[in-house]
Amino acid sequence: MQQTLAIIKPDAVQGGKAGAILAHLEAVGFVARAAKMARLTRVEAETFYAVHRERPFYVSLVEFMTSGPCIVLVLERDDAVVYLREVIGATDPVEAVEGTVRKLYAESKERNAIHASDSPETAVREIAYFFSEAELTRLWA
Ligand code: FUP
Repeated sequence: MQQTLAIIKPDAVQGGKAGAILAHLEAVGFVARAAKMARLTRVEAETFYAVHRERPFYVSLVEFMTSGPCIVLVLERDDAVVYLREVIGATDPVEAVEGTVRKLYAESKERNAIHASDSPETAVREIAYFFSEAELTRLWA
């Protein structure tokens, strides 16, 4: 079993799609090990997407990610990192395969409904960014 981090983004939460997205993820075998609703601060969004800070879309992306609450999830299943990336689809919903979360629920390349960690190392770092060890273990102890 492996864990990965997903964020149901402000567009999907505000659009009333969070429940459908979580149901979709559960239907393909993910178990939610932890979840929280959070409105990212500017600094949190900037830090989370720091790898993109030189890109032209960075300012707009940070603006969007802080525009309303997100739902942050730790998801577990076999091969979770690779499988979740497959299930969510390409960054731009226009390019995403039919039936993927972004094809079904994303509005645009920026307002694309969901984030998923892109490697096992990133998943460990991103999970620790949002959840303390104590928080994670207490839930299932
Ligand atoms: P992904 O891993 O699919 O989430 O995509 P990236 O890490 O490449 O990009 C992170 C986020 O930046 C995307 F989810 C949306 C945003 N983005 C844009 O707004 N415009 C772009 O051209 C590329 C990414």
